[in-house]
Parts: sequence; C-alpha cells; structure tokens
Amino acid sequence: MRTETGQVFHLSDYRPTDFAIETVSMTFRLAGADTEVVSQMTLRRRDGVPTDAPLVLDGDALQLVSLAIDNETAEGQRYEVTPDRLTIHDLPADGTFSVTVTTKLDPAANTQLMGLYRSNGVYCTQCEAEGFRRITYFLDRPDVLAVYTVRIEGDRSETPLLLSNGNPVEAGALDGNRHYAVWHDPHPKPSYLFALVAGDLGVVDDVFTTASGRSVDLKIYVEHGKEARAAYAMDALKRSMKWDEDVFGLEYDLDIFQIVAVSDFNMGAMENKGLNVFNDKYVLADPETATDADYANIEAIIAHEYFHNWTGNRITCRDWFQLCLKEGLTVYRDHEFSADMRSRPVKRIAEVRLLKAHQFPEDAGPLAHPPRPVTYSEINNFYTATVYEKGSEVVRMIATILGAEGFRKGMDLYFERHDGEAATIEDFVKSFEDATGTDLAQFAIWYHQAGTPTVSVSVNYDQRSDSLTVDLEQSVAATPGESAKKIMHIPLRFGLLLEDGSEAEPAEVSGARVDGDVIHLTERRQSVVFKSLGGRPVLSLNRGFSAPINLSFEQSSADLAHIAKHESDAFARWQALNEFAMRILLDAAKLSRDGRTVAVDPDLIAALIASASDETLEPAFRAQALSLPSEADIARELGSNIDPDAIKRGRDAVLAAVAQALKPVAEKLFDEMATPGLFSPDAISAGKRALRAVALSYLSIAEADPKRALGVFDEADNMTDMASALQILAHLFPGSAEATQALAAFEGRFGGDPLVIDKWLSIQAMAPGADTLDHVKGLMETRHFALSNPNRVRALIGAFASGNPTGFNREDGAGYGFLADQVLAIDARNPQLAARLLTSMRSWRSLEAGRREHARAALSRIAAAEGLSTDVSDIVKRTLA
Ligand code: B3K
Ligand code: ZN
Repeated sequence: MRTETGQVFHLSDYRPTDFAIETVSMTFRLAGADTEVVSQMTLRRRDGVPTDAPLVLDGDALQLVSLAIDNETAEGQRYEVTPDRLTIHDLPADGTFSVTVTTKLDPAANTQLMGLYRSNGVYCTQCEAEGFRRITYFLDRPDVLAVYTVRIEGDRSETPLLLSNGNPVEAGALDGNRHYAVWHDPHPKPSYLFALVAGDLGVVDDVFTTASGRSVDLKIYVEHGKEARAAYAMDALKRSMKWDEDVFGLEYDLDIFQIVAVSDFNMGAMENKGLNVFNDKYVLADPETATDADYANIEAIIAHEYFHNWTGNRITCRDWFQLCLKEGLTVYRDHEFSADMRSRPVKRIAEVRLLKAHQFPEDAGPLAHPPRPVTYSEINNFYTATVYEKGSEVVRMIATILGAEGFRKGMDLYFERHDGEAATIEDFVKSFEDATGTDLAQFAIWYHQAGTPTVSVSVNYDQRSDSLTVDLEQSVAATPGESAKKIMHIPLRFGLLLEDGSEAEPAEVSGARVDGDVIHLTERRQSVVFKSLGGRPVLSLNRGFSAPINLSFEQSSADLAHIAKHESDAFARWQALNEFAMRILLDAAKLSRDGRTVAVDPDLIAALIASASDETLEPAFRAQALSLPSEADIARELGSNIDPDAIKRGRDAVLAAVAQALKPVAEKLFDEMATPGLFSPDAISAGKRALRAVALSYLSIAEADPKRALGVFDEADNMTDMASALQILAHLFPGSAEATQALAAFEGRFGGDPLVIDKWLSIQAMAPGADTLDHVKGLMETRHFALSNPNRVRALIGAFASGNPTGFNREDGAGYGFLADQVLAIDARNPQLAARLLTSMRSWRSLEAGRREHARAALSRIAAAEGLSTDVSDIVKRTLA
C-alpha cells in the first residue's frame, strides 16, 4: 500500500515526458505466486531533451528481476531501483533504444484490486488510474501512447482463456500442460487502458456488423452456468454500437469486442481497449435475480464503457486533471442513449435526483472541487459525482447553448482534430467554438469553478402593460480554496404558461439574451421583460434542468400546481410537484423538531392525486411524481443544524396524510398496474411495476398492515416486485412476523447467490432507526459478508452509511465510530474502497451540534491512525479541514 507522503500534484506542473514509448511487447508467465512479467519497450528521446537525461519509470510495490537495455543486461551502476521507481542513466546517445524490464508478481496477494490480481481464481487487471505501475515499471501516465503486443502463457486447465486488448494473432501449446496466446492492439493507447484476463469462464457469443459492413465478434465472459444471465448485456451492447453510429457517426474499430464479468471489482466497470472488465453486478441479469433498476444500470454501464472507445480511448486525457474530458462527456453520451432507449423525461428525473443526491452535497461540502481540478494528492479520489455527473451536465449545457446541430458539428471537429491524441478540456471547448463560431470563454468557467450556483428569481407582472419582468441574480458560495467566484454563463430553459395552460408567445422580449426557450444569464444581475403575453403567465424556469443550479424562487403553491398540471415539458411538471412537496416536507421537519403537529397542504395532496390518476401520463412518470423527496433530500435543502430523526418524523407524518388521501387511487393503481404473464424488462413494463410498488407502499402505510406487502412478496415472479415488497416489510414493519418471515424466505432462496443477497443486506442496512447498527454488525458475522469483496462492503456498510440517515446518524455517535473502525480495517487491504466509504461523512458539518461532535471525534480518530493510505488520508484531511 502507498502510504501518505504528502505529495501534491498541480496542473501547472504539467510537461511532456522526456521519452516517448512507441511499442510495448509484453510476456506474462502466469504461475500463481511466481508470476513473471517481461516488458520490452522501444523508446525515443523527445526533441530538445538533453542526451544525459535519465529515464525515470513509475512503479508501485514492484520487485525487479532483471533489466536490459538494447537487449543487454544492465550493470548495477547504470540504474537505481526501489519498489516505486526505476531510474536508468547513460542511455544511448542517438535517443532510440529498448528497455526490457522483468518483474515478479503474486496476483493472489493483491488485495487492492489494482494492477494484476485474482478474482475467484481468474487473473484480471485494473490499471486506471495508476495500476499499470503495479505490473511493471513504466511511464504510467495517460499522455504516453504506445502500441502493445501481449503474449500470455498459462496453465491450460486453470486458464483455458487467455485474453488481452486488440485482436488475437496467435495461440498454441507449450510444454507441461501450458499454452499461450498473443494479442496485438494496433491503436496506440495509454497504459491505463491495458488489460489482461486469464481463467476458466463461460462465454456468450454474437456478431455485430458495422455501418461500413465490417463484422465484429462480440463476446461476454461470465462464470460457467451464468451464460443465460448475460443475454440482456449482449443486447444492450449491440444497441449501444448501433446508437453510436446513428447519433454520433462513430464505428467500432477492432475485429473483436470482449467483456469479462468478475466478482471482485472496485467500481462499476472499466473501458480497457477492446476488453472491458465489468463488476458482475453490471452484467448479470434475469427476471428472477435482477430488478428493473439493475436492468437499467446494466444497459447504461454497458453503453458507457462502449462509448469510451471514442471518448476516452481514441481520444484520451493528456493528464488526470482532464478526467472529466472523458468521463463527463461519456456520461452525457450514456444519458442520451438511455433517454433514447427509454422515456426521456423519466430518465431526466432519475438523473436530476442522482445529481442532487450525490453531486450537490459534494459541491456544498469540504470535498468540493471543479469538474477540471488543478490540484490533487490522490487521483483515485477524483472519480467523483462532480467529475462524472456535473461533467455531464456541463456538456449538456453546451448542447443547449449550441443546439443539436451546432453540438454535433463541435463533436465532429473534436474527433477530427484529436483522434489518436491525449487532449485537454481546452481542446474540447475550442472544437465547439471553432465549429460554430461561438465564444465559450465565459461558459468554460463551469469547468474551472466549484460549487453549485444559486439563481434567485423574482417576477413582476404588470397588468396594464401586459408585461412580465423577470429579475435574475446569480451567486456561488465559497468552496475550499476558492473564495471569490466568477460570473457564469447559465442557460435557463423556460416556459410561460397562461391560465388555460397554453403557452404565451410574447410579442416582444428585452433585457438578457433569450434564444427560443433559453434565457442566457451572463451577468450577476439581469432582467428579462416579456411583453404582450395575453394575461399573467406562470413562469416555469429551468425546464429539463437545463442548468445544474439551485433555484431560489418564491413561487406560490398555486403556481407550482399550475406548472405540475400544464407544462408541456414532463420533467418540469415533476420538478414543480417535487418543489411543492419539498416545501411541505421542510415545514414538517421544522415542526416536528419543535414537537409540533404537522399538517399537509390539501393542494399538494390534490396535485399528487391529479398526477397519479392522469392516464395520459406514463406509469413510470406517475411513479416518480408520487415518490416524495427522501430524508436525505430534505436534509440537503435544510443545509444546517440537521436532526435526521426530526426529518423522518416530519416526513412520516406527511406520508401518512398523503397515504390516507391517496388510498382509493392507490388501490386502483395497485390492481391496474399488475403485469401478469411473462416478465419483460422493457421500460413500459418496468414503469408499471414501479407505480404499483409506490401504490403498495402508500397502501401499506394507510392500512398500517404488512399483509398486503407479504402477499406481493409471496406471489412475486420477479425480483423487482419481490425486492420492493421486502423493503416495505423491513422498513415499515421492522420486527413484524411478516418482515421476519420474508427476510428468512429470501435468504433461504437466494443464500447461494451473493449478488442477490447484496439486496437483502442493503435492505436490512437501510432499515431506519437506532437498532440497525447492531443488526449490521450481526450481518457482518454471517457467511453472506466478506470484507474482501467490494460489492459486499458497499451493499452492507455503504448502504448503512449513505442510505440510512436515522440509523447511521444515531444520536450517540455509534454509527460514526463503527464507520471509522471499518474504514481503518478496509484501508489496510483496499485503500480505494475505504476512501470511498469514508466520503459518506462529507456532510458532517451540517449536522446538529451533538452529532457533529461525535462525527468530528470519529474523523479525528481516523486522521490520527498510523500508516493511512494516501487515499484515506486525503479524504479525511479534506473532510476535517
Ligand atoms: N474509467 C473507469 C473508472 C476507473 C476508476 C479508477 N479508480 C470506469 C468508467 O468511468 O467508465
Ligand atoms: Zn467512464
């Protein structure tokens, strides 16, 4: 493990390497703890570099076996080696030479899951961001692009499959029941995209014919016996390939595309060139074991990794500060793909819920950073919601500003200019500027400034002149290291709804620039005046969440209800309803904190009933409309002095009132939304299941009886219905005979399937209340849990810490103490996983005083521990700062 050294990296220090690596020829002799890697690189000294410049290669916990320069063993005085670095002097004067490095590895002992490791016996690699240096000494940074040829030798029985990037070129037998395979990847790539997989796996095969008529072999490798569960992933892959051709004109570029599912993986998946490695959670699905949410995630992640082939692999990042160049853009692409495959407004609602739940708190807390940061001490801690989700929102705003055609022109120019290169955010923005003749200088501040902007709005309608004045003001609160904020270009989509629900078409618009339905806010304060409207309109602002901002707009409840009823943009209807509900929930939290009774505005109830029963709205949308903001959403909006118990009491009171009022509608939906017959994971059927589950939840509250949910659980023929019923039982009726019975039945049926048992662990970990902590500790002792497997850790400890506001934030602070213990235990074996877990403490300062002090104590204990990894040390220091 790399322990904290205090080293900080700055974007301003960027300079190219002294040497380019042109080709890499590797041989892996896989042999358990005696695995050997021979890597021969051909290098070229770059122009202008002094001839005495040494070659300094990165390593991480490496053991050098031998070193040769131009095929001659290097003498000891010619180099210095430590586990972390290999420095070679006296290089050939002409500047072109080869270096051959031999290292020895023990993949099974690699518990960090970075570099070459074993998952259920399968050899696999993870190299992004800096894992390749755990395999061999190398210039392990994204701007060193080389052509790789990889030979893998392994035992025939243990590793019948030998895979690497690119196309297969040769395979054959070796002595002693061993064999080999050679792969060649013609596309120059950075080391973080290297991959190797060797093991005994089952395969699903297919073929895709590209737009230009080339045939590509598609293969998905999974554990033997699970092949049938990979069918949906394969279908999603083919749809992704087609979509990228149709929408962006991008074709796949090798003869084969392979996906391998492994069960020990630090994140979702990895886009290695031609050989994606996936967390099996995001490949395997069948109706019995996967929920609709699992299907949607699989579709999105398969697409995301595939789309990286152009945005990430063909055009990669110059340095890790540019991470959102590939991640934000690729998330935007996968969002658009899912929107095209499913319901666009429902997809947008899900995106905004996720953005607000993860990115907004990050931007408002101690870990805030711009999408394109300028400094880091551990790059693995920058695979954040800001880089990914806000990065995607920034790309979406470019599309809003330029329009579909301008956006596509900019993308085309970006590919034309930078294919085969390692690029920067500046290159990306410039492509759009040059393709469309637009100045995006002010807009680009979104990449460089942290914090969620607030736009304050007030409106004034003058009846005499039939004109509406909209006053807008933007501000961004200070974030760590950035006190003075710049004025941003904020594109706000809007609509003006007249009393009959139709849209006003003002004869005259003045003030801030307005293009079609977009107001461009580019100054601190700006006004827009709309004239000749035909009556007082209701302003619907930030349609489609066109800008990732907080809107401060004292709109009346009646106006919100009007938008919820009449907006032509379905997302805006949801947004208005959600805002209306949020106000009521915020009041309820305050009232219940003061021990007062909570009353619910009948207009909210009427608006919810209207949405629920509007059959012109798709079921998936109605399910979203009925799902009130979560306890975490309410906490985020409150912002300070948070008492999670009061929030829950207030929210429960609102839910109870809504449930009573909604009962007849819920009963009707419960019956109508049943999906009998063969299960289909399509979006329409999934929407019906989602709406039925929401109806079941309200009915269970109104009836104060677990029987209906147990009935659904017992009869369920798919995991979606089963898991939602189980959650209702465990969260609304904890300790009831029905809950106990269902939990036991679930365990009995799926005890042998860890991915399914993860759901069982999470549901229990998220059961509200102070008792859950002991229950989580108990579950850690069962055969279902393993601290070594990231999926298990996230399902149990992660779900508890970030998905259980009242359980984790127990008043006595025991939840924080528990998390500190787990973070320290996990850090010793898997720093990335530990650091990620610790980010669940990032909003600790917004807690009420008592909990805040307990949280501070737990964080301080972590900070004071000996031998912390750079990962955990970085997070804990910034969290406490
Ligand atoms: N690029 C990888 C993430 C790698 C994370 C390294 N700590 C997956 C993705 O975003 O597609
Ligand atoms: Zn990605």
